[in-house]
Amino acid sequence: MSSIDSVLKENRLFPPSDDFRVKANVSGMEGYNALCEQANGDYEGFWANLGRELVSWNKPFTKVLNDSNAPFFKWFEDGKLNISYNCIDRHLDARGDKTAIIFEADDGKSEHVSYRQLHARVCQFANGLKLLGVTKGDRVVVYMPHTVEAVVAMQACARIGAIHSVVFGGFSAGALRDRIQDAQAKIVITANEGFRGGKPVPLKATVDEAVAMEGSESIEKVIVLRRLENSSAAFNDARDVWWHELVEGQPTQCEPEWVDAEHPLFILYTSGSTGKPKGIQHSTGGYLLGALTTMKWVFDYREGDIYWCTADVGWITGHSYVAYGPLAIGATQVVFEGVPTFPDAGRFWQMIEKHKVTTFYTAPTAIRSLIKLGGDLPKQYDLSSLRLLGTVGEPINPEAWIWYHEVVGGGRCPIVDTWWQTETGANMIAPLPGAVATKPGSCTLPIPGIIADIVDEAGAPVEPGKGGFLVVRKPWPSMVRTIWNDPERFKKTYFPEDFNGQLYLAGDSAHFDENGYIWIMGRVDDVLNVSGHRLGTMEIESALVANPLVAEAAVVGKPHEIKGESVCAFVVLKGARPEGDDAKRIAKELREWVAHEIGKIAMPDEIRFGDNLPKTRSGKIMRRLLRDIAKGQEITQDTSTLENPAILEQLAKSAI
Ligand code: 6R9
Repeated sequence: MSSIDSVLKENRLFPPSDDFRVKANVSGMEGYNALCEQANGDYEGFWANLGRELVSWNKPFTKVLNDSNAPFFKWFEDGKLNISYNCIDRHLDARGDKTAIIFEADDGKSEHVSYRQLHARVCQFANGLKLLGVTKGDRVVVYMPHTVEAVVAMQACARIGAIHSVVFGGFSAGALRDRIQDAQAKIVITANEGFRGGKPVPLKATVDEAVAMEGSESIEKVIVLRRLENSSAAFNDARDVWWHELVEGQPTQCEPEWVDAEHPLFILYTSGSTGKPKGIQHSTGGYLLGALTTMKWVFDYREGDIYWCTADVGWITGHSYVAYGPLAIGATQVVFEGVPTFPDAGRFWQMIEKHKVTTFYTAPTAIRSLIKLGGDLPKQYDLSSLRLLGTVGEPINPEAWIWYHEVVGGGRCPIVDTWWQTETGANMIAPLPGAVATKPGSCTLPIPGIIADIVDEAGAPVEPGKGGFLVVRKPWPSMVRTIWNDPERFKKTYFPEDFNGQLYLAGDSAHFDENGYIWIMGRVDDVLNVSGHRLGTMEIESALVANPLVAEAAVVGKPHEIKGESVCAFVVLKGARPEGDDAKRIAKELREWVAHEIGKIAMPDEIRFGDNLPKTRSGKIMRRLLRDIAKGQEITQDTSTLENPAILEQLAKSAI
């Protein structure tokens, strides 16, 4: 818990400069407090006003919040809109020739796409989807490299009312199949290859493997972008369709499908503490409002900004802050296909200089790895265009925060540490940069209209300094609507009976400091946060146990300097416990197995073999003890309920 201790001692305060404050969309604490008062006074009226101001409706809503079937809340339910219209068409008159996307490929080539060009590309692809028989409500899986076409694919689905389910290109065929099957998707959109760090990523080959598996029968067509001229990827004439052939000759106009505000915009799978990943289902209207409100308040968007969020569209951050938010507000944004370390650790800084980025949003894990690889590198580039920095995905340690602030931000850029989740749709707790003074390591205060709190097991508010469960007291527009196909799990997970079904339970622990600032301490469930990516320990355990050699497995997180957390697996084999070179060989095999079953991001850094696992008399694996062993710590905790105490000593010596 050393990182939490150091966070606790952190009390440096960084107020916005006068210049930043004066120009900001929400100026000073007066501005912030005024918005909070409006929300407290008339919660629905507050969101309704924002909904009218920021979203373009085809049919205006008259109802705001419907909580008659809580926790299945509805927002703006009688309004009709199209999110692609909001992201593109509505800008065409005033900003048609403005650059919407500056795309930089892995190899450094860049391309500017104007709003008008984006409109034509989205319309043509939407028409292509229609030609393949995709209609409103159909599910379409997007398994793409992080390119303009990924955004086009998502926007085109939204334009015709199809529901996209983006699967990160690092996931394995098995993980892809699970998502295809759960959503009963009709189409997969992919590329023959992706590019990351100078190397091709065989996306199409993985799709072929996934679609051939049992459970993928719903897939009718696979659309393939020719990202690489000469790829060895197979092409099945009966099932596969080239992207360029599909759009050729298609009209550059496509009337948007006007959908109800509650129409599902997308499903995005995320890890939970038990079972398979959950299909988080988002709405159209409320989701869009969340993205727009935070673009305006948290990212303090102004005309002329060059916005760059480095997240891949495979994650929620790439949905809200690449595919939708920046376009909805009419920004110019950078979309980057590659990785921060290729060709070297100066890539981000070089790109900020090249594209004159004003607003830069990335993850603490990237910051930590770049500090390690070249803490002085930013100084070689002109980063004077930057005015605002952001982080997301995990708590940022104060040392990394200070480096980001000084070396990247030149001491002049506020840092917005944004706490939110796949389920929340948009930033929830984050400083409004022209108002709230920041503290390194704290995500500070809820954004106006978000009623966050920290409570104990009984649901009672905790005192400052005391850890508790992070909850949200009132429904908000961009919240998850349900878990696809599993409304019961939705209710149980997020609105548990322990809190009378009244509070949204985020799954994080947190505490308030004496100024009411919120400090996130980590997950309270069995979810790991590896490089800002959520992984369920159960998922990895299930993958390990599926290997014919493995009898039992327990997975825990271990603090990691760069990744935040790394995966440590304790494994019991069906045969004898392996030692020496045998242990090394089997550990390697199992790591590759997990990469194949789930994806490289889930690969254990460490595998330890034992004759057994520490269990309670009732047979429960005592993961807290395993966490201590993984950290190399002596076990000082209570082991009286342990059935087989001798196993601890064996596991403590089991590092290979
Ligand atoms: C947006 C995103 C959500 C989990 C969340 C929490 C952690 C995200 C954070 C943060 C501390 C921040 N998290 N942002 N922890 N400070 N600024 O990351 O969504 O992938 O669903 O992960 O990530 O633990 O519960 P998602």
